[in-house]
Amino acid sequence: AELRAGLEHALDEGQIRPWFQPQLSTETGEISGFEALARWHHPERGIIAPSEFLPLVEDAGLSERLGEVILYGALSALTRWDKAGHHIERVAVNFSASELRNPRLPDKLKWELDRFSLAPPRLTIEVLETVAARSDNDVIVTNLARIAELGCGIDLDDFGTGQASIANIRRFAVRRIKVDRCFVSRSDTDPEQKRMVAAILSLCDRLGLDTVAEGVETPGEHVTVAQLGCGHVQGFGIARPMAVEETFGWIARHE
Ligand code: G
Ligand code: G
Ligand code: NA
Ligand code: MN
Repeated sequence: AELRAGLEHALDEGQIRPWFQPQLSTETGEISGFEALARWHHPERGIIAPSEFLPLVEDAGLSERLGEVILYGALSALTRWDKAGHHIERVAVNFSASELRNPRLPDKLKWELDRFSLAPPRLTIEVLETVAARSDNDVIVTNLARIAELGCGIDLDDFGTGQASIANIRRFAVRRIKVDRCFVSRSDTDPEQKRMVAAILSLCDRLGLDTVAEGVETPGEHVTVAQLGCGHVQGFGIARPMAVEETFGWIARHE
């Protein structure tokens, strides 16, 4: 209750902002993008994770406001990386079902991209597979079609856990699949895990979808998913999510 009361104030005061976790191309080893992940810098309680405050945001009807704050932070970061001379292709932002249902979303994305003079392909929208599994999603389908038309990328998050049909993946204009951590974990040492990852990657390959392995924690998992043909890797084994200020040093060390 205490947290909830502070939420609107926290948004106004800039206490909630995105952290960034890098994604690497397995082909070049270079940074292909960063995923923006919301963090609440609480003055007394320190850093609060989204699992704790996102449900409160939804309940309080503040999802649209949070979405604006994270999108703004993500596009600002892209601009700052550009100015520092780093070549970061894209930033990925998570959107909840309620945000994706907002008919103003495509125009808002276009407006924000224009404001920062960024080309639409530099922004990727992450949609949870559980959202794509719902049948009452016509508004979301229309929105995502418009967002894809703009030129933004669409990633399907937590793939393999949310029971979306292949038909819905098509309807959602998905360009890239994020292979869930539960398959990637121990894929180097557990043959069953490795077979699951291989099967998902082969499906994506046949559908012409690019892929990201999530939750890569060890060099063994990194090498395994790369050898199986996964396009990108993301996880604690590469870097933990970090504040924008920390990204500059990390990028410089990686280059
Ligand atoms: O960063 P962490 O692993 O704690 O994130 C937990 C979950 O919160 C992730 O699954 C992610 O989808 C969700 N999440 C993180 N940031 C955002 C955000 O800015 N908006 C929305 N809607 N979800 C987010
Ligand atoms: O659902 P989504 O994929 O957006 O969630 C990303 C979440 O996973 C973030 O909260 C991030 O902190 C977390 N995460 C990222 N990489 C790893 C990892 O290698 N291991 C674990 N356990 N969590 C990770
Ligand atoms: Na995500
Ligand atoms: Mn995920």
